[in-house]
Amino acid sequence: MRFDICTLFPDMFTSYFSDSILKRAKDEGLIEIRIHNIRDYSKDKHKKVDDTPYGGGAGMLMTAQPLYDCLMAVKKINSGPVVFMTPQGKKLTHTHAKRLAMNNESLILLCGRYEGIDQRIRDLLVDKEISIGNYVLTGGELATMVVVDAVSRFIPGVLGDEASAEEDSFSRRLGGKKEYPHYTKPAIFEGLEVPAVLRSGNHAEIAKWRKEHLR
Ligand code: 6GU
Repeated sequence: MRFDICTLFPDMFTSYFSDSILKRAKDEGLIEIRIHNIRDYSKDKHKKVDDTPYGGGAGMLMTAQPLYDCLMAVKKINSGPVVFMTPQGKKLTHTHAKRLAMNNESLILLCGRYEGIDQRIRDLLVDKEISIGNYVLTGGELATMVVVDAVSRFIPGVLGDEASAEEDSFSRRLGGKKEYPHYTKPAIFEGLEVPAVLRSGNHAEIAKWRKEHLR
């Protein structure tokens, strides 16, 4: 799956996408992530990308021209939907992330900054709007990383074990419940012992214990 990300802060993404599972997924060609700096598309001589809102009010808005030119350039290399990351969008859930992974070869993710973007960009180019929860972030970058991470987990091969994404918290396989408690070595830590059944080797008893301890 391919992700093209349009942002004013490209450096924010490098560290998160350069480690651990997403790094391996990129190295194995399971996902491809391209970052586009919206400022590079500004035709203003000072590379300006924001301006004051018509009608007044607090803060600045991202102007239409750099966003339009950036998105139009990216649409030439990515035929997927344009997703605008905004607290006004549809709330991301386990099911929503899974559908995004199953139903799209690629996504274009647009990160908002300041008080928002010129409405005409939404009217002309945005296909979907996604929020990651009921709180406001300083920009869409962190939310975009959340979407790329949550969606990538549903791409076959990204998690080592094919079953993992569906055995995690919130999946239907666990009845919408969260997970059972996990333990690893040592058997006793700070006086707390790992339940004996988990060390018994009795797989039927272990499965029963886990089912009883879903939280
Ligand atoms: Cl997608 N963007 C911003 N700025 N804040 C948010 C969000 C997105 N989702 C929740 N809060």
